[in-house]
This record gives sequence, C-alpha cells and structure tokens, in this order.
Amino acid sequence: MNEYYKFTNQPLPYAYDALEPYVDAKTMMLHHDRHLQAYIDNLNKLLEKYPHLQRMSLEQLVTCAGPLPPDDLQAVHNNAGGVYNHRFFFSGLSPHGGGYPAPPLESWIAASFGDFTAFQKQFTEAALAVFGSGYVWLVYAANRPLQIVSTSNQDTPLSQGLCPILCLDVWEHAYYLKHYNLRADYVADWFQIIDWDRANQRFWNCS
Ligand code: MN3
Repeated sequence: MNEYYKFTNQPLPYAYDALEPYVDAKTMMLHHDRHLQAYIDNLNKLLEKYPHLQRMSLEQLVTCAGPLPPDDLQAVHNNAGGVYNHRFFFSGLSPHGGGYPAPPLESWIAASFGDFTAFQKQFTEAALAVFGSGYVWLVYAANRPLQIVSTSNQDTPLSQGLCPILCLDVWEHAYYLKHYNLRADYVADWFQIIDWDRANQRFWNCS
C-alpha cells in the first residue's frame, strides 16, 4: 500500500462485482473510485503546501498534532482518516469471506464477548447506534479484552491508541443504493464478506 505522499488510489483487491450479492458493483465502484479518490485528491492537495507533512506516513498523518492552522489540521485528519479508513474497510472484505474467525481471534472473541453470536449481536447494535456518519471497529488494546468502538465521520481508533482488527463503514454511501435505509440488512450482508484471515493477520500485528 502506498503509505506516503503523493498518495494514489490502489485498485481494489477484487472486482467491483466480486462481493455480489452482498455489496453491489455500482456501490463498490462509486465508493472506491469517487469517494475514496476524493479523499486522496484532497489530502494530496492539502499536503502540497506543507513539505514537512509529505514525509509523514498515512498513519502518522491520521494522528498528526501539527503545528498547523486549526482548519488545516482538521482537514488533514478528515482526509487522511478518509483514506486510512476506506483502505482498511475495503481490504478487510473478500469474496471468499464470511463464516467464522479461526484461532487465535476465535478464542479472543469468545473470551471478550461470550461467543460469536453475542459478538455479532453487539457489533450490529453498535452499527445501528451510530448517529450520522461513521464507522464501527473491533479493536485491540494491550492487556484488555477486545472491544467494539464507534468513530464519527473520518475519525480513527488510532487516535485513541487502539489497534484496529475489523472495520465497518456505516456512512450511507456504503449501502444506500442497495439497502436504502435498512442499515441492519447491510450489516448482516457485511458479515458474509468479512475476510477473517486478514482480521487474524491484523490481530497478530496488534498483539
Ligand atoms: Mn465510505
């Protein structure tokens, strides 16, 4: 993944229609080629005038503390977050996904939430409770059970010192064309395409 300025939009690791019928091709195309592209273009444009930020990685930009004028600092967080969150979301999906996690994530989920069904229920409730635009995450923090957290707009769990494992985009653009206002149906469909192998890799990298 290109992690430094000048950022480019990497192709999806699967065809636009590969996640049908759970995510439709038109939504995937607009989401990746328009929404994510806009965050990349805006971030590059913003960084043009700040050479010192051009040497920072995407993860560093997401948590960057400045010094910058407050409006530009917020714009860096919004756009770097938009790139980071979308890349994390898209790369966490697979046409061969769904089902259940393998160990060690399986046992960590069971230990943290009771069992997989309880985890799924709690994650879905968190997704339905996001007011406005945002994301729901499964995250790891050292020496703690796994947690489900929500972030608003393009905030990331990185700024809270949390290490993300799973990410669900619940902005309306992620599902409205297919699911209309039925976010619960979208969340149920998302569970069918979670790449649990990738989630396990991410968990290894966190711990
Ligand atoms: Mn989105």
